[in-house]
Amino acid sequence: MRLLVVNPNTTPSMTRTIGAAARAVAAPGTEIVAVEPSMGPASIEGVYDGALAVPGLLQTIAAQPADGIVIACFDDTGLDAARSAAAVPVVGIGEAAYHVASLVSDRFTVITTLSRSVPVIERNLAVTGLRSRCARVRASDIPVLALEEPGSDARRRISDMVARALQEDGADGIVLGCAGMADFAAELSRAHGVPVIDGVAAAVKLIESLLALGLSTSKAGIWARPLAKPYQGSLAAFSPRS
Ligand code: 5HY
Repeated sequence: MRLLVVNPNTTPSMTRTIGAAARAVAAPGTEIVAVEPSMGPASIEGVYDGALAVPGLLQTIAAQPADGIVIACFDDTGLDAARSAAAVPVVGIGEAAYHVASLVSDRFTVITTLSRSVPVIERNLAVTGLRSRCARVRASDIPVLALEEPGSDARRRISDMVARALQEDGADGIVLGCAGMADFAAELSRAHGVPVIDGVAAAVKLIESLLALGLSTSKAGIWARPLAKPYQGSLAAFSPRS
């Protein structure tokens, strides 16, 4: 099977980190195609970036045939629109991480980047129905692109926050709240002795499971196919066809 793993921001080095995390867990018969749009924000930090990332995300999805799609932004950017447009299953790394965390921990803390991402994640948790299983959403105050800067102390700061979450939040599991943290999970889980979930890996395995079960997105409700109509201006390329 061929999985399209889309980093909705336009930073290729993050896409490489995401692609490596996806390939590390992919089954032998799964091809991972990790890509990012040519237009949109360099990183997604808050609702405005999230909205402006969606056209590029949808354009990238439309251009790449795949058996399944992973949206590799922890905010699950454009997930509803992608599920409406795509004929194959689509999973966001945020929702994947919440569901997997709920199977291996009673209460999990999410550790993300900036505080502006916290309400976005809390809203997504509510939509997913797992907010009651989340002990707390913590902001590390590390900008998304700072996670991979050479010499960054991000790993240490995230590890310190994991320790505080286990001591203070009543959490027995951790969710890493940014695709850019995908390569931190194994080391943090070993260091702290609890499950630490990376959404990229979780989403790849969930998409593989959906395909193995022969399941795809229901088109009988909110994710119905878009209606054919003209779109004006630069969005004309997005005009749904019948
Ligand atoms: C992400 N932003 O996973 C989110 C995380 C965040 O560009 N990729 C991004 O901070 O909201």
